[in-house]
Amino acid sequence: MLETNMTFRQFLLHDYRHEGLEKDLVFLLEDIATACAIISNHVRDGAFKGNLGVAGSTNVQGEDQKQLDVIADEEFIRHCSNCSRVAALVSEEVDEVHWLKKETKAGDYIVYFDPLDGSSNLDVNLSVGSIFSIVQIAEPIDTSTDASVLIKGSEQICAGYSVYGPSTSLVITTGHGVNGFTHQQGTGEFRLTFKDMTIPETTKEFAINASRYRLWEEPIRAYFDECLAGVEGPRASNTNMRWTASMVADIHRILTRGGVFLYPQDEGNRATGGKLRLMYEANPMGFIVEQAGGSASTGTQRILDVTPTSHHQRVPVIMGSKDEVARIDAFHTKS
Ligand code: FDP
Repeated sequence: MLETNMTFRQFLLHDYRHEGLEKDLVFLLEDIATACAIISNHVRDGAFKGNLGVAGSTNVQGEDQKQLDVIADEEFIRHCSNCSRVAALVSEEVDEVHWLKKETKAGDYIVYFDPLDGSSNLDVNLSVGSIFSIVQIAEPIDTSTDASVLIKGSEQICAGYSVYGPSTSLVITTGHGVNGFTHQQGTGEFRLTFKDMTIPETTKEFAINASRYRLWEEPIRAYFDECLAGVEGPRASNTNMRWTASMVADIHRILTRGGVFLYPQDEGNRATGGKLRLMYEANPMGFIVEQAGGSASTGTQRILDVTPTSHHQRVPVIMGSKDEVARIDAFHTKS
């Protein structure tokens, strides 16, 4: 039984005993949780240490500044490298795949991560976070080509994120539902505070950067227009809009009280396929959302079924409450 306030280690040991979670995955996840706790401290102290600026710049004392994105990336690499089963790391911050093994074995892990998501919020002291995804390879892979890490999201065995907000939370799925932990000051432990997180099927709340309206395609405009029309429109009910410009914070809200999050492909980002990254943003969040009873779609396809063509690939993202995602998918089918 999962007990409220149990530590992250107790939770992982529960999964190890009852759900067959591998011992090495337990250690890896503990290390990732430690990395998140450390990054959270760096974020909190960023202004004192001159780390809110751009990497490569100097602060007023003429000292070198190290951007928090770079610090967070280093923490993820350092902690994930502890696990001898990790074959490769794929980070938003690094162009190439970081291979940790020359020869892999079936059952090795690949870790994909966005070490600091929503970082444009750092300067204004709003929530940011880290996102990660773990895939287990079925067969040895060729480490001489980065194409070997192009594995569909449906192969993920674990995904999670941490939000550095008023408190630091860690939300995780190992394929048996979604559980949320809060970092406790003093003990330094992540403790289970949001057991079995579930997204309500229906919602009246949506999240989108509406300043891009003129760039959107017809299905997204049609959905947005019907939301704005409220009780007088085809939905016959009022809606509410939220946009924090930090995917981790927006998805965390949706996991907590429902809603739908959209970052569609539009005229401004069509050349790159969208804004958000498939392998370390859309896939892990899509896995978590599905495990919480929601849906994750590109508008025309389930996100976890997208065949990756590049490890920094971007995709359109629509995820959250099931009924709402189905409604937006239907607008795409119609068009
Ligand atoms: P950011 O560029 O600040 O890292 O990952 C991309 C992301 O943030 C998401 O976290 C966020 O939802 C989105 O971009 C914000 O985009 P807009 O600036 O267009 O609002």
